[in-house]
Amino acid sequence: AVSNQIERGALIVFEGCDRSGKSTQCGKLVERLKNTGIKAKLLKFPDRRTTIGKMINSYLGQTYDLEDHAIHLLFSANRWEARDTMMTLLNQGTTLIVDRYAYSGAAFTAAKQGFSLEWCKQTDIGLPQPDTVLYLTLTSEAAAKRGGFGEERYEKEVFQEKVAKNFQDLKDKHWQVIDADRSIEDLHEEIYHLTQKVINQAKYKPIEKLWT
Ligand code: Z5A
Ligand code: MG
Repeated sequence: AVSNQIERGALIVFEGCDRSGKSTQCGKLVERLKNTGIKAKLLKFPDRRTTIGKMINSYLGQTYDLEDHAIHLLFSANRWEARDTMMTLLNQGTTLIVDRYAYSGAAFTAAKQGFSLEWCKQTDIGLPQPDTVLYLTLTSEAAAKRGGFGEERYEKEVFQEKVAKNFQDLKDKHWQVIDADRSIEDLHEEIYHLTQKVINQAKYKPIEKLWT
């Protein structure tokens, strides 16, 4: 490591099936990192607060219909509009904990009739490459014990199975698969230790581009 170089933050993405505990773990991880003196920030996609995010929110809430390609592009645009901020924060040394990312984008659209995973990936090529993707897995039986599906679009079993298959096909060397059928605290401990390593290893590495 070069001592006069600025240490960048790590880009840590959580993916996984419905109710696998992504949001719960992201929240706990960011707090733990901050408490141990590591600069960290939580991001969530879709970011429903932006103008594009508001359209996505109405689409997911089923108050608004959009053509399938069009909503795919909006989910993607919602990540691109965060890109400059993400790069600035990472380069300033802030670790980003991200609740869903481009993998959800590709896996969900490709679960629809007439879409290929290849086509779905195109719009996110070149986004910041995560240093790790923590993929939380849960059987559908274990997920069912955490409460039924909600009212949002996509919250249906057959569709979720197709999504899970697409996630398997998107797996690459950056992924770590984590069995999420454990207590919130046990999961958190494992995840915290995994991320310590990732944060240390990312410090002097350039930020690469996704799917290039
Ligand atoms: N989508 C897309 O199509 N294209 C895109 O590009 C993107 C997303 C980015 C909304 O996402 C939808 O958008 C989503 C994908 C699609 N559609 N679906 N399905 P979202 O991220 O906003 O979805 P969400 O509403 O946050 O749900 P979620 O992510 O599926 O849940 P989660 O974050 O994984 O789980 P959780 O909220 O942390 O926990 C769920 C429940 O289980 C809760 O009651 C917890 O208290 C409980 N829980 C958590 N951990 C445990 C453990 N360890 N044991 C027992 N119980 C637990
Ligand atoms: Mg969530």
